[in-house]
Amino acid sequence: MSILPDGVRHIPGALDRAAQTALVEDIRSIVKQAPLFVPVMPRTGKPMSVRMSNCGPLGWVTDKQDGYRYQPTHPVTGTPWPAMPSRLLALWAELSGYPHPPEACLINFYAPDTKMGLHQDRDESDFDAPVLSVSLGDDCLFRIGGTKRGGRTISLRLVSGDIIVLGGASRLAHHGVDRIYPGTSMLLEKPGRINLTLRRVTAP
Ligand code: MD3
Ligand code: FE
Repeated sequence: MSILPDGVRHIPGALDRAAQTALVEDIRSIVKQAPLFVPVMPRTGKPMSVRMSNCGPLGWVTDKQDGYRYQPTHPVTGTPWPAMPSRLLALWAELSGYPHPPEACLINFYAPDTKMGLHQDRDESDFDAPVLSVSLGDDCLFRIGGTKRGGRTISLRLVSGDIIVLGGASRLAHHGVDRIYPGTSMLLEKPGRINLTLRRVTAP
């Protein structure tokens, strides 16, 4: 057990199996309307290894030309993102400590060989709100450091049903996913992991 950086709250087993299954059903219906897309790095156009979608009034997208941003429509279909499921709004109300609703839920799908490099989330204009993350499916090795690049980091195994809330001093911390542990959960039909991040994008 390591000591987490200031502002990080890890809630192991926040969701029971029934709550996880219900969320996976919500996500399935969202991804039918707003198919997973392949995000690419700004300028280089290099594809990332995660697959993404969103729900809520705004969604996080990226392309070669315009880079990272939030927009109200799907980058491929051009239609508005599906509504945020009420069970996600309820989790935010219960756990975020923030008095206004989230505007975006980014859905990240990790196949077994997928990683996400260390980065900061700073495409939002409101950093007062925390980010709330829900893990579903296979375990992963999550890493979090400080606000400066190249500092000390700590690693944490995130398990299906875990929630982490990143607020305060940790809101601009570097973080990433080093690896997925395929076959550690039977929640999803195929090996892999889904992560949901609920965010406030604009100042209320
Ligand atoms: C720490 N997602 O979508 S969730 C991302 O597991 C992202 O898919 C990872 O990093 C994933 O941007 C990590 C945990 C997380 C999310 C946002 C954070 C940790 C964070 C924002 C600030 C600090
Ligand atoms: Fe992130």
